[in-house]
Amino acid sequence: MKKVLLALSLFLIISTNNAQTNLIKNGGFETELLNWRGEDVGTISTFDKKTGKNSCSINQYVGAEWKAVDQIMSIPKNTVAIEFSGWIKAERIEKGQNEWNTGKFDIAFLNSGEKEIKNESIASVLGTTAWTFYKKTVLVSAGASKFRVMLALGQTNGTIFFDDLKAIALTQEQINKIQEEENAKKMATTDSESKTTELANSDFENGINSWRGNATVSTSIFKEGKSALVLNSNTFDWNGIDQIATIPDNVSSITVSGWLKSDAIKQGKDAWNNGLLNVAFTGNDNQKTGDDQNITFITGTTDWAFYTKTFPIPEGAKKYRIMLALGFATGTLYADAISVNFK
Ligand SMILES: [Ca+2]
Ligand SMILES: [Ca+2]
Repeated sequence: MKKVLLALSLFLIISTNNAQTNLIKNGGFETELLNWRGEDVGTISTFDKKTGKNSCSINQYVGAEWKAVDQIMSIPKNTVAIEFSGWIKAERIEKGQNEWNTGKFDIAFLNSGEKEIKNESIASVLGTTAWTFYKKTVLVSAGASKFRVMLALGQTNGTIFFDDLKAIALTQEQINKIQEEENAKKMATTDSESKTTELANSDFENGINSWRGNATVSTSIFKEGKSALVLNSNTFDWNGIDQIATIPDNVSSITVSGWLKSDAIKQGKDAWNNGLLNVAFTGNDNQKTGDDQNITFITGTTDWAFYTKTFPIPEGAKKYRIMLALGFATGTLYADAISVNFK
């Protein structure tokens, strides 16, 4: 038993360490351009840096050539997504005719033969900017076993500085945990504001009043009235809104319904990494009662459709929470005329 526990705790230590390991070697350029390719392109700057002694800069005044520094790394086992981040500063980067004519922090997923499967921009910078922090979580492409981080001037003139670059591997468990924490954060802030007993502004005629989260309404695309909710995301993060209301006494079931429409929703790794309408239940103490229940997942491009589902109310549940989200998926989700009925 002791051995098992020891092995288990070792495993936990190792996985915790993995969780925080920066996959990019020498991402702060403290050992100059060690581990990076393109030593003839990148310059170490000791004057202009974000952290430590050095940063890396790429510079050209004329010629607008492609100039890049890059590094290729292996993707650890069980990695579902990678969180990329870094600090960038720009000086007079010229806007060219093509959209790639910028200062760039790009990544690409590669197969075992280092052939590119998919690339993605983490940051794209023009003009003159102060040190700015960029962060983006990207789902690992199917078939990828390596990835490349590329820092570049994309056929444009100017100077770009990079420092403190990180790539953190995330497993499905860690992504789930991030979602749980997001949910918990929202739960923690509900006490004072959940005097509302009924779902309010469920037709989105008053913007996103009564809903929590960042979203807008569309007055050109809607199902009823004059406006509908729009959730839009181009990153595989959690983007959603929610609202908490009270469950009336002496009811045994809840029916949650609503109209949803989607535009180019791209599913993440799992079925729940999608556009979604969920309901969750909490007790008096704001503790979760049971798992989140899903009314529907929505993916791709779909016209307005009505979705409805009935659930038994879990024992001890006092409040319910309606969630509309792009849960680690990209694209656009529209929602209108959400309704809740009890029996
Ligand atoms: Ca540094
Ligand atoms: Ca409406």
